[in-house]
Amino acid sequence: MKIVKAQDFDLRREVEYGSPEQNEAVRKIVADIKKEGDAALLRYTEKFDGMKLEAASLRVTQEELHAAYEQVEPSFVEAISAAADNIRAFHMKQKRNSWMDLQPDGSLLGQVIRPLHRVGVYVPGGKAAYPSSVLMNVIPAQVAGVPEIVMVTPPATGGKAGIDPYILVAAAEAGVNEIYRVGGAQAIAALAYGTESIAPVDKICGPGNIYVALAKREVFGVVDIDSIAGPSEIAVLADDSADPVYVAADLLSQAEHDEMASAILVTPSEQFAKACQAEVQRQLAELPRRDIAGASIEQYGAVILVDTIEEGIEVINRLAPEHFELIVDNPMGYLASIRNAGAIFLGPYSSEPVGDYFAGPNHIIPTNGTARFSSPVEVDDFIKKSSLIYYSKEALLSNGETIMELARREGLEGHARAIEVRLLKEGKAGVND
Ligand code: HSO
Ligand code: ZN
Repeated sequence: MKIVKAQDFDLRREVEYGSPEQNEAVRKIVADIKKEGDAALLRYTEKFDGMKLEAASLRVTQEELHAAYEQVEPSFVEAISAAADNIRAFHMKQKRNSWMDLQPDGSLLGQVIRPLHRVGVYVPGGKAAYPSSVLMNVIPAQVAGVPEIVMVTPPATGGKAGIDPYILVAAAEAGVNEIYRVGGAQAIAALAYGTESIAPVDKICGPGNIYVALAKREVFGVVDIDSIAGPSEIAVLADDSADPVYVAADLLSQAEHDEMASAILVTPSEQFAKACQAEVQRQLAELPRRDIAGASIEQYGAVILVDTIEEGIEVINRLAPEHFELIVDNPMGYLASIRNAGAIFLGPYSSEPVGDYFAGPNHIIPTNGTARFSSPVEVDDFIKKSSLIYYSKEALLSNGETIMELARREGLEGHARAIEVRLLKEGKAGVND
């Protein structure tokens, strides 16, 4: 892990998505599913997942869900259910109410909040099949009041036996209503357009491989999608008061996600920088995922030296990291100056995995500097608003001419007349002057 001065570090990195061949392949899959429905879905499932399914067996049954509970440790069920409670409690705080404002002239203006009706959550197979991410995608939707939450996941994540039972238990604990064993671009297309077996959804969220990401982009507009998540990031700003053992462990906790994850320490202390650098190497050697974490630290890891904590905060604001740990004396005192960070962890005991698994805030957080303008997944991602206008007769009579003036200025006589017929009927004089 290199030690550099702030001015020598490139604070923006770009991640490319998809080759032309991959884009082409995805467009074909999506078009085939749209045209042929289940037939194409089953064909692609056999081709990519090596599973020959029938339409009737696409949906996971209640019996399979019960069997999954038998396959996992009771302590896991307890842990995931405790995490789900915290996540639910946190997201309940985000709920918005519809509002209406009564004007003195008797009209009402307002905003009606409605949940999306049907949401699809993609759960990837392979090394990134995280039960915790099932909770983080599903619970905000459920708290928003989404009545139909559908999960899709590749059929053989748990080997020949089928879907990973830990994922199924997490889905059941989170409150998923339907589960289908389909994955890849074909699953995204099925959710967007619907097939004979899977009814179409209004929004698709959840992480996936490059084909899933490209498919989501392809169907965007037909349905809403969440943002495409980049590799995990952590930035720690710490001074001599911090323990290098803790800081190194927290950096490695995100580095182990992905070879392209980034783990950055910002510090005003050269001595602390060196201690952390050595500690990262020591802990790395003992980490089971040292190959992944090592590649990440080697390529994207860095220690950035600054002169003061305030300068360190400025570096953080420019990085806009997904996760930001501030481990200095009185970290709360700096909160007002932190502008760009997806999640802020204050003090030595707020280790990043506390947020990944348990505290309650969402762990799906903007990456790649997008925390400059976006937020972690939340209840608002699963609602929409309708404007409400109830104009009284009095309100229309007193404002009608103003509205007509604006309409005629735009050359839209039909708009003006829609108002005018009412004013005339009510005998409002002089409307044609
Ligand atoms: N830190 C990841 C989320 C996660 N961690 C899932 C463990 N499991 C998001 O950047
Ligand atoms: Zn994590």
